[in-house]
Amino acid sequence: MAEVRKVPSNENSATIIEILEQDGCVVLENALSDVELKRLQDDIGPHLDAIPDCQGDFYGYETKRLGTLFTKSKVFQKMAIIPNILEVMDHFLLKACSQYQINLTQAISIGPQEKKQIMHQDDPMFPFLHPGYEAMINCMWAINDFTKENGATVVVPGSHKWPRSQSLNLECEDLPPHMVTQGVMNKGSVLIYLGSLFHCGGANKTNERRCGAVISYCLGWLRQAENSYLAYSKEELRDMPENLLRLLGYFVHEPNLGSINGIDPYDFYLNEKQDELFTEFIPKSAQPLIKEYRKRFHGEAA
Ligand SMILES: O=C(O)CCC(=O)C(=O)O
Ligand SMILES: [Fe+2]
Repeated sequence: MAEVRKVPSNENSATIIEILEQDGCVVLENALSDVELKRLQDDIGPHLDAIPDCQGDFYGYETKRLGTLFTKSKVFQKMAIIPNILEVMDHFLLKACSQYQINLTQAISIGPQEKKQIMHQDDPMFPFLHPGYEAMINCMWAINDFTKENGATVVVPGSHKWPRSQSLNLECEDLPPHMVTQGVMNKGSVLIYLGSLFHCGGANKTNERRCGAVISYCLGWLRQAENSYLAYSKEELRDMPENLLRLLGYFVHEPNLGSINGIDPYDFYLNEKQDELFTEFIPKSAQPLIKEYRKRFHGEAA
């Protein structure tokens, strides 16, 4: 029978990585304290109450979705930079980029009577094939308990290893039951799943909402699903830790993606360093060759 393996939230990253390599998904249990969880629920509740359900065949008609979470609750800021989770991201995403970033933040509150979503992979949001590495990884945080009945995320462990074909296909709706399971977990736990894993939001057969929040990470040279440059004002950004700001996209991806006038966007925008010389960004690995070129062909000293 398919299962989502569960480890304590402070499990070392090597074990978490091993499970993700094998299964494509894992639950870290009870990663938030009671105080943090209560604060998160209190912070986010009014925002979710205030918004209407989505209207879409993929997003659902009884499901609320809410973005720009880092200013909805400070607890989300902490959740995005938990060390062993970032080590997992380092392992998978630094295979194919020099720095990764937050792809999106999205609370997903599945209401009573919501139908199961279509099975899908998330990574086709980036329209290219990338065998050998992941383009994105999602962390689905349980804000209340995720149960079979209330729509815990449905997953197909191991499906990240399947040959790439159509991400959306109806064959995945008819998989034998032993291949499919759900990310059942206590509130405060987090389901990590690779962007290449087949999964979907479950049907909610209860009278309560199932509330989760996705913090998604992707390669640093991709376009982010949530436009983090427009999502937060400068005042809001000034209130966030530097490593989160970098993750939001205020960095230069080697060799020079995201710079402005040759300046790192973090310095340009947040340190107001705007009158500097146009600086170049050359990856360290390329520097010796370029120096050698200048020496050999222009006679410059090394
Ligand atoms: O809500 C969930 O459990 C998963 C939702 C999902 O996979 C999506 O909207 O892409
Ligand atoms: Fe999804």
